Amino acid sequence: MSNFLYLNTENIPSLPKSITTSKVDRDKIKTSIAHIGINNFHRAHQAYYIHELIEKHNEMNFGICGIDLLESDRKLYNILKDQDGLYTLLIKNSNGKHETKVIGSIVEYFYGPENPMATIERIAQPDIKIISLTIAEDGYHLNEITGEFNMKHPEVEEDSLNKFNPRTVFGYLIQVFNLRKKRDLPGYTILSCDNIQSNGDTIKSSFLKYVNKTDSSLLPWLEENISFPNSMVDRITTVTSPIDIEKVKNEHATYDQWPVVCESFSNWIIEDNFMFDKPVWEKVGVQFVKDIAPFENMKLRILNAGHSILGIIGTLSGHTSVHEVANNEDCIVFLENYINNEVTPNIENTETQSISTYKNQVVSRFKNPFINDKLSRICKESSTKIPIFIFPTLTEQLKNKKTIEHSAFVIAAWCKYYDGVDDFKNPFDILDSSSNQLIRTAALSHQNPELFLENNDIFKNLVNHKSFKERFTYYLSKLRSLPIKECLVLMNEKKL
Ligand code: CS2
Repeated sequence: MSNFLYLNTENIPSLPKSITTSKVDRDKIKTSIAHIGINNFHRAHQAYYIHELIEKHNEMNFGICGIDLLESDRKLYNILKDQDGLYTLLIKNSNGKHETKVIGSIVEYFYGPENPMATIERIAQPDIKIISLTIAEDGYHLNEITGEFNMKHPEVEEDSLNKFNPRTVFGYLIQVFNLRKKRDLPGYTILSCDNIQSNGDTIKSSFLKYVNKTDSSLLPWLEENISFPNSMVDRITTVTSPIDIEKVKNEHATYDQWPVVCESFSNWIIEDNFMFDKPVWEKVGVQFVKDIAPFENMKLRILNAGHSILGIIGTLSGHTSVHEVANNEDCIVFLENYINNEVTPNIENTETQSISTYKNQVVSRFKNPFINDKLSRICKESSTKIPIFIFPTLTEQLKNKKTIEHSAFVIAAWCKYYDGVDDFKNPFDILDSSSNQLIRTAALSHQNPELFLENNDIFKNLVNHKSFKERFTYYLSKLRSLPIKECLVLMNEKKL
């Protein structure tokens, strides 16, 4: 189809009725949130909630200034500039009901690598009250196993030495804080929206450590003027494919260079710990709670761990999408047994949801064929995900001397994953910043399985756990001699 409109403010009134468009005068939206990490997830989640607040409740005080810091974000930054911050969100329910919405809550955008000082100055301006983050697990530079901030990470070290060309969120924000302090301006609420255990507490202790090392005179200001609420965010959001772009063009006569595809389910739970006014997010379904831990544990250990498990066993079985694996009986029974036997004993129901309802909901969300979520997205950077999503369950089961069979099988399958070929001898790409090391130790594990676990940064004490080591070695030998499909059937029949 050649008859299409480019997505931008001017064309909004002419877009077809099949797209829900923004109805407010966007010039009247005032910015008070600086969001770092304008990725698909942010665009499907936090930016969507602000958009709903603007559109349904005429709340014009919490527009978003989008900030990207990574080289890889340049393309999206240019597109957002081109499209006046607008983009389409394709919300796909598993019952086949879909909605296409233009989201208009991102009203400004800055790109750090292009002009770091202008970016720092913008965040330091007095109108910004909340700095929110989706910088992914690896953006926090945590030691995989201890969960502690890794001051020795090369990018962090570099930032602590060269303040004019920062690369990390720490390098940027310490300068922002200094400006605010110098100008006698109030502080911020820093709202982490990443899948990290106690994300607010974690980023707080990372900042304290970073500031202590680089500019300790700022510590009292930081302690007094910044709050770090924990939050739990949940909405499956895929990597955009060229087909999605074509779909918007063909079905809605609109050319959006980078639409976002997500499921219809969405959830956001935030600890009520804000420095100043916060958006009345509860009007659009956000829940403010005192203690986030039960929500977080349930989500990280069921949904995110479930994703990682399907990602590993699915890739080895030759699948490419989450829904294919979730609709495969052997794979899903394995996952359900893992959740029932090893996860459930260590988590509790939340105020609003029982473990079994959440589990069933997650399984049916995984089966949604319309979002076509790729296993490559799930397995990307799994060396920073498995320690957060799977190890807490494993270590608690070990501590309580309870079954670890499924966890040990998963870690053995994860080792086999680094052989880089599926059961049909087809190679797949491994996208992980620790891949060199993991591929090397997985290769060595053919002779001596324990060598995979000797990857100290990732496994730390697990290698000293006799029972775990024994079960891991056993499953690895099975997985290297039988196709994974057969291993899963035998596991499900308790015959392995
Ligand atoms: C996924 C998450 O990255 C992953 O491994 O599990 O991105 C997941 O889709 C979101 O956390 C859903 O809320």
